[in-house]
Amino acid sequence: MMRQSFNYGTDANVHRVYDLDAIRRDFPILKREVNGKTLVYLDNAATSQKPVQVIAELTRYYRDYNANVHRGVHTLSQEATAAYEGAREIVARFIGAKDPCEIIWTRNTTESINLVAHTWARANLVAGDEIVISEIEHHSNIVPWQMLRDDVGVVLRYIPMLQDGTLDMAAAKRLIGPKTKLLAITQMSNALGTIVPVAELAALAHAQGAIVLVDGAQGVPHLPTDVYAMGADFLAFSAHKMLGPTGVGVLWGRMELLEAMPPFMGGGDMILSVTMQHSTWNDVPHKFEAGTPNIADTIAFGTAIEYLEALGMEAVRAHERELLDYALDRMVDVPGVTLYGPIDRSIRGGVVSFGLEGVHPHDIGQVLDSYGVAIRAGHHCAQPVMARLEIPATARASFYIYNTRAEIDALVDAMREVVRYFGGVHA
Ligand code: C6P
Repeated sequence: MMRQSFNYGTDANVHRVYDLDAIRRDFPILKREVNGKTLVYLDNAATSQKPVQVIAELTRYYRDYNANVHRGVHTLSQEATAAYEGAREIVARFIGAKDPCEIIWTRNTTESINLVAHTWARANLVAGDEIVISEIEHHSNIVPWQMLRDDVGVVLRYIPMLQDGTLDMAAAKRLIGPKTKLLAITQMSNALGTIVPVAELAALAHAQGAIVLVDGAQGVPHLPTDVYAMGADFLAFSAHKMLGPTGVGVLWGRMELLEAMPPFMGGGDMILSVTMQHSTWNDVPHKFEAGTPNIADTIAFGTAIEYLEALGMEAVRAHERELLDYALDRMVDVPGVTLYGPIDRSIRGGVVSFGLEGVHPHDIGQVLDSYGVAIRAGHHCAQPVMARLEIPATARASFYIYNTRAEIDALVDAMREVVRYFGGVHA
């Protein structure tokens, strides 16, 4: 096989070679067969695969230093605590945060957003205050705000989506006004791959004195991310979409906001003192982390980030851009195909949502699976996007660091089989 290594330029003045073969060797799952074919995993927006380094770290924790954190004076507990708190430092560095104490561990992006809705929002918002979100949000960044609206009486406003999946920025300028108290916006659409101009929107929100929450579930795993450059006050994301284990999420917040917020859940670790009458709260971040946390997975998440750092996020982005170009150029020739999402490829992540005329996306997904090609079909937990496009669902291929052009060829070949199988005008 031809060796696959690419030079994606410089990142922080370090010259890197993107060695795709070496990367793929770190992901044993990519060698497995599905329905008699080598797996082609193109469902990375749902969850990414995990490298051996992450899997090994999980084993190492349970084998060598399994203990609870923050509680024991014994060696194992100290080792576990050091590794667990070390992961906090790694995450802070990765997103450009000043202080590791601003990193709060949650279970996932969904819990991170709900934490803000339950604590900051309920402490700071009153009936009539406005929250601006957009029509391209994942349900995780819609439903918590609808629940808050129903409880508190805040008003929810949506920045409209244009037909190509970008946001109507003129409408955004009108919607973000003096009543806006929170802008909650995605960094990248999971359904269409649209990269949102977060910094521009954040500047509009800050000019009105509003707080900005960024849903980084799809952005942080794929784009170089700096919390200050993007103008975020809160940033939420999930480990499992960026080589890490399931069950670990991050909420980053500005320290002054976190300090002023009430706790989320009550219990062990989040208190300073408890009497039978009342309790006082631990410092940030522990104030928000009640009970024994997900220690092993959090430590292994640190390993996942170190893996991404070694590649360099500029190179990750360049690789996905290259795959996106190749995929769009090839997929557009499949008979009866509709490609959704921005025309301008520079504002797209490695996500291609598509349809095939006369074939339900679930059927596309099923036939593709029979060729070993894993994609997602459905509304992608973004039903307002589907409503705006007036379709029930799409098929979605999403790329990550280990995907190759040959895998996109396999996708396109399988798409052609779908067309042949279901007949119709294009067979
Ligand atoms: N999107 C997808 O297939 P959790 O499930 O909490 O880790 O992430 C929720 C979430 C929030 N925001 C965005 C933009 C997302 O894409 C997701 C998860 C997956 O697209 C699963 S529905």
